[in-house]
Amino acid sequence: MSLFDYTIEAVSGAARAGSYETAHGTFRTPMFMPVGTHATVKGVTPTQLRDLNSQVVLANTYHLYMRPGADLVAEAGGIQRFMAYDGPMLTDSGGFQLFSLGHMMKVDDDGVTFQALDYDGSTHRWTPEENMRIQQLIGADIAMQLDQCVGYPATREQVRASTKLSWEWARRCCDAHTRPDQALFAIVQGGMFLDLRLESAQRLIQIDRDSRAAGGRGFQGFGIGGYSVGEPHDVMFETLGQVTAALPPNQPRYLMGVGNPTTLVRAVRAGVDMFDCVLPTRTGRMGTAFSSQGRMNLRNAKYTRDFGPLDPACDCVVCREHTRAYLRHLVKQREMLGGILLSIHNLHFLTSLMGRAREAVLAGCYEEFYEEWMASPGARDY
Ligand code: PRF
Ligand code: ZN
Repeated sequence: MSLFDYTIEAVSGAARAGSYETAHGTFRTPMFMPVGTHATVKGVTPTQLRDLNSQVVLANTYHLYMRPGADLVAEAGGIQRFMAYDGPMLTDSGGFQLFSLGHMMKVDDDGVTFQALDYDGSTHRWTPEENMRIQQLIGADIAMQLDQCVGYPATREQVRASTKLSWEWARRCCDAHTRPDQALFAIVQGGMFLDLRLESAQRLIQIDRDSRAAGGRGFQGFGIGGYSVGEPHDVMFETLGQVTAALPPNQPRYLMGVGNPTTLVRAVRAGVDMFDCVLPTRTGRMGTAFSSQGRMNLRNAKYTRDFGPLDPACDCVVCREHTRAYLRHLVKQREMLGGILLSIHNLHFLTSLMGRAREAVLAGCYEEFYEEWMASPGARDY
């Protein structure tokens, strides 16, 4: 196997089980990636991340660029050295953060100028080339192209313009990306419009082909952005399966920013391989746990004297060692360990859910796994 080869080990319907080679090891799909925006998955140590079998950790280019700076990360020996996580890592380009955090910014065809109001208010300009320079300095195993994601609802004209801009930037990212030990993923946009989604996929595939024909490396995977931006749950599934079907079968597909357990199970059925989301850690810090019985709010008084495990069906360290009563106490008392333990459990919940999804694909029975999940109480809170 050579670097960035994606081997499909089995398919079951449209669901796939695969393995992907990076310089920091192989990861196996379907897979959920914990989010470590500032080079830390909040409250979870790298050792715990490895114990969780979380295979790829995400970091964010915008935030690391602002603080401590991409140069400093490079000086530390790259993001993995810096945070002492020796597994595979991925950086999102940061475009999404600029667009979603409501930054003061101005987009033109050549790039985006923004004011970092959540830092020191300073003004910066990113072109696709500058964004690639920064991500190559940070040095994750996978970099994402700079793209533009619009919210929901948006007019066809708005979506068309941002989708076109995104594929134009994809070509420039592809040309500017040279780091041989780092993969570059393109990002499909197109909002909820099927024809724009399919055009986006076709344009990106053409860019990949042109690059390879000219002796370049093309893309080594495809992100699917622009979903989960405020639309009703089911709207994504009206087009998602057709988007994955339009992408090259021998490359991984990464649905960006989606982390609801039921959405993951459904998206795998629609042909998605990779996911990331702040949901397990963010809701964990707020006192919410995923469970086989649906979401649990540990603030609820009914857990005051509940000395049973958090989720009897879960085999994570938290469920093995702690009671609901203790977790509720920590959350009520705002003790930091409460958020830490619930983050660990929630991450385990998603990594083990994807592990079971993978086993089902390998066994050729994903549809049964899907039906079983959808009929279970865990699917209730979707
Ligand atoms: N683009 C990028 N990152 C993202 C998204 C996107 O569209 C989303 C959308 N759900 C999450 N993260 N670059
Ligand atoms: Zn658990």
